[in-house]
Amino acid sequence: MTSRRAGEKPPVRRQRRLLVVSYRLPFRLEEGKLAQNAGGLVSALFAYARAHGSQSDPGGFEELVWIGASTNSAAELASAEREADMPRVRLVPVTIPPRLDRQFYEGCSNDLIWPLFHSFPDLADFRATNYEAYQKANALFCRLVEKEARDGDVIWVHDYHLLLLPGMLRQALPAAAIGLFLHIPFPSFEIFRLIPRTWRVALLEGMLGAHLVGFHTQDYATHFLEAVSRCLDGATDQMVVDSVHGRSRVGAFPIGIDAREFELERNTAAVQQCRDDIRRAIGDHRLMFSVDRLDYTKGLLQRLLAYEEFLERFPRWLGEIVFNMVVIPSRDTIPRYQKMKKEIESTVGRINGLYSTLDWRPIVYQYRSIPRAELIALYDMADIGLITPMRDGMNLVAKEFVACQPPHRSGVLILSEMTGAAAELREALLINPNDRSEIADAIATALLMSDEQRRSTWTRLRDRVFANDVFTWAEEFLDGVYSARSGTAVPTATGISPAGFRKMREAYRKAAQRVILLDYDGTLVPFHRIPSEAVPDDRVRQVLSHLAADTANQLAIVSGRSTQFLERWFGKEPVTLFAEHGAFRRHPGGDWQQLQADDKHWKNAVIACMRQIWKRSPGAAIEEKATAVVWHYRDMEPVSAKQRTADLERALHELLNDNSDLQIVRGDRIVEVRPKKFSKMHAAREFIGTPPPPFILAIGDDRTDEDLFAAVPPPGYTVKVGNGPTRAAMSVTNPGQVLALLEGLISPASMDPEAIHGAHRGADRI
Ligand code: ADQ
Repeated sequence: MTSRRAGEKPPVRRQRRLLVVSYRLPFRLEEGKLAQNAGGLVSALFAYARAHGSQSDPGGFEELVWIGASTNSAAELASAEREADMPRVRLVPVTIPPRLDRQFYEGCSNDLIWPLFHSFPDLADFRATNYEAYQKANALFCRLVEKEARDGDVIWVHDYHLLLLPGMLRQALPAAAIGLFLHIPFPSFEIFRLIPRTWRVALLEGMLGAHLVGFHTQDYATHFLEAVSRCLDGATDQMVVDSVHGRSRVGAFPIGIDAREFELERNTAAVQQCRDDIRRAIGDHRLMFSVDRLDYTKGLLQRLLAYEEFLERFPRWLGEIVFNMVVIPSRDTIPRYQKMKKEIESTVGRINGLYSTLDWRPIVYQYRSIPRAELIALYDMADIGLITPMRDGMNLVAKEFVACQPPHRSGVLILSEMTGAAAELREALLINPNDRSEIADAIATALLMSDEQRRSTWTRLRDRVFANDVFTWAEEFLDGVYSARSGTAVPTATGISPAGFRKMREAYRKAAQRVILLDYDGTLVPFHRIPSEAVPDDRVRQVLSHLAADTANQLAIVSGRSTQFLERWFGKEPVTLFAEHGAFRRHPGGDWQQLQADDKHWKNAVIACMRQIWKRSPGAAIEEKATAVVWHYRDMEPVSAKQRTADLERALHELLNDNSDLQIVRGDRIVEVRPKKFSKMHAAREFIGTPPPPFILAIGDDRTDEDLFAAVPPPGYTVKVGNGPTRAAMSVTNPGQVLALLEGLISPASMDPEAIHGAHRGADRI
């Protein structure tokens, strides 16, 4: 996709409202005027909002609303003076009580998620009260968004402070299209797993409330998918996840800058003035520049030490180069940050003390927020941009440096490979921020690089920075939210609304004959770690006997279980039993009948094949049934389960290559090999009979139940338990809701409507 610029008409579907939600509003009040807050997210969205939120852009969003924390009221913000070029954004302030804010923002967000996600586990603070505050604050944001939202809105949630919010919104606003973008890295599982189990599950499920979850790089997206597959039951397939909320997509959307705006600003009088001032101050020394917020992730001290090594090892540059290190004040009331600041300042003092001469200082250190004109002038004039974070989600400074360099005198970007930007700006001199000597070498290399080399490298970097600008980022992300929300390629079931249930009950009552087909595991009873312990309780028995007591009803349990298991638990119930996916049938009180003769020679070969892989698959089990062989991997560690099961499927496909009578079927954490002639479809068709009765209901949860659903002719009812792709028309979330549904059919008075359509909030049609 190409970048769309301000003034170009965005797609028609964009004529909706966009609600941006971030921890902080992008503006604060300063002497009655709106002033922009610093930070990467604000820089990026400000540029996008300015382009698409202006009244002169009728093709843009109908309205832009920004919801975030502020100490000012909505009225104060609305009546404040605005600069002419400020975007038309309606600001909705969230007031967070100070104590809650401290625990949520300073505590959980900045002292737990920030250090962990940046791979600084030693700095993480796991205080439970902070996590509770995080939950409360996310709920507070949710209430405000709910108040503001209208049908058809697109809600774009930003960053690590609000990871629970998308899940809350998906429940509260089923009609909204929700996107979440994480501006910081997502860590590898070894680090993510340090978060207490219930919190980490809640965080992942919260994130998956978004229809689209976006990261800066493919690596972060991959880490996230790994965490999902290890912590949640939901299925992940490529970049798609099915979770309690339904389906979400996951993708890499590297953030960009408004490159053209930076380029234009280079030529303003204010920037020219700054350039003149800087030149006067540094004379004709070479200039190396860095700018970062004060933070341990930015590698500030390590950078200084690397520069010291450079001065030591390459003395020919003494007196020739000035390193201007700008550090923007941030969180410096916190002891850890104060300590870091002191260390930086004493190191600067020591290096300057060691190397300065009467007319030269190797480091010009500034601890202040510099005006934008000065920042652009420094980007423009620097011969080297030294950007060496220990870890950084993206790092916009690297891109801004590239955009502001003059073509005739382009400088060199030295960039940490630990930044998201390094995944895009491959032509930069990439360094490891822990390797002082590599950084020192890179500075020396940059200083000696020929004009030709610098120009050709910069041209390639510049092309990429301009092509993947902030507009491309926002457009692609928002397009992604639309297609994740409205893509219809994957059929999923809708939950059961009160009206839908009433219709079903009406049909049930009117019908003189009815067929009800029920799967067992995951449908009538929840899964159990030990399959033999997943047994029916009194409620299940009662529902079945009440259903069977009505002579109009024909009731069957169609399961993959063995004849012995089903007979043990349902042998005395007035229910027809189908075992092993329909290979065996037993009418109430009768004997088991094998529906078709089976040639069993294939089983030994399949078992031998499975045993080979079982040897290196702790937790896996092989079950031999009368007509099938099953590989169970529920108890395996999820990542090796995925790999071993893929190995198994490959081996089985090879083994069964020329045996067209057998099929390999995936169920819930199982792989089953069985003859094609036995399927729930055959069993169900036989049971339904011809002509079909006026009321049919089939309920099941896994892939084998798709065969059951396929056998149900219209206008029969098909209900899937859980989420994910299905041919069923309706869904509920768990066996408890199946029982509530069946109880509701028999005796409407006992039905708890919430118990059933609690489900339909989560499973929406996409
Ligand atoms: P930040 O940690 O804020 O962002 P970064 O990407 O480097 O880090 O952005 C800093 C931004 O602040 C730049 O756009 C810079 O121009 C701006 N800035 C610098 N000095 C300023 C000043 N005095 N006033 C106003 N603005 C100033 C987080 C993540 C990053 C990710 C961004 C965007 O930590 O990894 O790149 O979000 O997703």
